[in-house]
Amino acid sequence: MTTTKDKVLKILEENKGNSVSGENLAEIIGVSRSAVWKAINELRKEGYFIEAITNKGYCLDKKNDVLSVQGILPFLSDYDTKDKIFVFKTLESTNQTLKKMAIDGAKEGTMVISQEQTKGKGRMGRSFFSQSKSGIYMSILLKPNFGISKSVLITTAASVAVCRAIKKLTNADPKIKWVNDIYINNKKICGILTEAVTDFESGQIEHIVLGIGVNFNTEDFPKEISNVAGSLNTKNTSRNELIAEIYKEVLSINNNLESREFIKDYRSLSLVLGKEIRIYKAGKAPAGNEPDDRSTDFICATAIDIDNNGGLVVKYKDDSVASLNSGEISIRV
Ligand code: BT5
Repeated sequence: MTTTKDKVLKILEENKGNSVSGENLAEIIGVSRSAVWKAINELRKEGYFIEAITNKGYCLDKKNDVLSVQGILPFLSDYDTKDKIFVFKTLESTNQTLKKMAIDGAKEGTMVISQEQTKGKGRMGRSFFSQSKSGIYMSILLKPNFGISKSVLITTAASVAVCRAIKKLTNADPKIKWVNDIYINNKKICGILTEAVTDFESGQIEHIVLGIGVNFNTEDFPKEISNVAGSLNTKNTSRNELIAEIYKEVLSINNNLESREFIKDYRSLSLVLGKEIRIYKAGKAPAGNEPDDRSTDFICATAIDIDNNGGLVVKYKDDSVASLNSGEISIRV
């Protein structure tokens, strides 16, 4: 059920930075002016900065950055978003919630966002630090029309989609560390986790849950990741706008996945191409400091290309060339 508060917020978000009179709000929504006033107070308590300007009305500050469906929808007016966008205050993991929703029949393009995650997931059982107010934690439901072998393309494409959205809205210069980490100034600002939901009986992939976490305007990281983690810092963009832009870019690339047009961008955004890298077997890469050169935990190679399936093509010291698959290895630049 949509409450008066939701309706007031929708109108204020659509007119962000401009005033709307209490009288107008009351008339459009069909409630009394005191009901509007009550709703404004509730919103203020939730952290919305709403100014009351004499003779003009209520104005939601342009810099306001509370996550909400109403704050995202004005940027997605050309999309069919009915029953597809959900914002929560706290979840264990947006991927986990969306997986459950997928099993219960959620539509393709459904997006789950949370202000914070208490058990944010990384790959291979690792965790993703997901503190309230300092990040974007979002998952998008995609229904692929191809087999599991190509699902890695979705992760590859998603990294390009996130970089395109960041470049469109900010002056930042994001780079991709193969396969799915996004870096700014050599610090990881975004991680991507793609999970498949398979049909129990047929074993076919029914859905892909694409989870994206972006650190946003923060320097506040726990000690364990303070050397690795960085943040997208921007004054002119709200999280709501960036979420909407990432959503658009993801859907746009995903509709055209087979053409692989995004691989060209992936190569030019790559942080590793042309560089000497260390290759570790999955699970063997160190969480902290790198071992010294004498260690036998890794093999050295030069990253020379990204192939059409998102694989990393490397050249070993003996000049042999191989295409590496992300499920089997980790790299360090
Ligand atoms: C990832 O895993 O980077 C994938 C992260 C995906 C997070 C999103 S948020 C929305 C959705 N819902 C979820 O539950 N997950 C997805 P991986 O490549 O395994 O990297 C994890 C490693 O990155 C950790 O072991 C830390 O070293 C580091 N790390 C953890 N939190 C970080 C953060 N906030 N920023 C940068 N690095 C972080």
